[in-house]
Amino acid sequence: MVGVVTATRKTPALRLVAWGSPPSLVDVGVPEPTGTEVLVRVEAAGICHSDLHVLDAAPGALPYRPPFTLGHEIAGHVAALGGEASGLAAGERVAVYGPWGCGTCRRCAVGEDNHCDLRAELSWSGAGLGRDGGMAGYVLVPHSRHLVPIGDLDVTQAAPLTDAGLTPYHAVAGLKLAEDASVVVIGVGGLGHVAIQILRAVTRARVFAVDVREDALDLAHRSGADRTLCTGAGTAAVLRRETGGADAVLDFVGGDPTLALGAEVLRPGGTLVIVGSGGGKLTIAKPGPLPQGASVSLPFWGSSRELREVIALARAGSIRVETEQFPLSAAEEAFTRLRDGHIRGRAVLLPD
Ligand code: FEH
Ligand code: ZN
Ligand code: ZN
Repeated sequence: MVGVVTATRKTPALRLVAWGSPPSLVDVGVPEPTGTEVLVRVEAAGICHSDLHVLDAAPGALPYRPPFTLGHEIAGHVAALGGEASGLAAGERVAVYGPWGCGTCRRCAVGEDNHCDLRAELSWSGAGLGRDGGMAGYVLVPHSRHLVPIGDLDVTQAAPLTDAGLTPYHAVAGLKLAEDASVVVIGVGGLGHVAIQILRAVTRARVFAVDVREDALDLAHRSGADRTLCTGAGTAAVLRRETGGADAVLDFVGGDPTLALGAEVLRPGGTLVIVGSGGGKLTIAKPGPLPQGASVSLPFWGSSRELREVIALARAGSIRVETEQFPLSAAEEAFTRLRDGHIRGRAVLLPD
């Protein structure tokens, strides 16, 4: 069931109109919510590297069907409710849980749409990922179960936390860390710097941050890393010496060199967590580059329950996203800066 688009109200939206084309800012009709749908007035929408992957995708590489509005990191307030929508009132300030699934399987039934059993059959991954997302004035959310109240939290924090916070939180939640654990964070960008704060907030691990950019290491330090290292020839040896072998490596890049580094510094029985979608390859073999007893995980986003926990951490002041804010009308500049690696933290678009 999709909302009925009214012919009267229009709103600017950043849309992928065809594979391989740059995103276009076009006026679209504001949909009216029906059934369980909720119309959200967007106040902030984060930009993710996955948005670049969508823009760069060859036709057929992703199951999505353009045209659709981009944006899967969304916060704003409830503008209107469908006749069967419940649990929220108009005006309530909300963050949007983005990985919308089928809505009927046992995973979706408990808010784990990120692991939807029918994902392979869907032509979308969520808001702004095959379905109309939040780089617009409004977004139509299929069900109120995807909306998390944010209370007085700033929307420019809540929006990026729906992915740049939720994804690392879910990745860390999957770890079993001893009190004296050492965790290496590779890549201190939009997700990595929040991961460091989450590790400080919910574990007692020593946090080692690695990046190729000095300003990223400065952000890592400000985010609470115990040690920061600029990637170089001797990085693995230094990390092995100072950690004694990492209990966990969180790779937010996911490229060949970072996967190799992660495998090199992991201790026996340690966990390599591949969060970044860099498409890097690592041989999983015995014997092979990974130590004995190692585990490898490829976490995807998180659950709506975990998003509530992330919002609670932010409201408690335990985590904060470094952001660079742009009006929606300057989206092209924001995307260019992200692509060139010049965004510190997370880029956030604000509807004009
Ligand atoms: C979204 C869609 C597909 C792959 C990865 C992602 C991430 O941005 C979600 O955290
Ligand atoms: Zn994302
Ligand atoms: Zn499902």
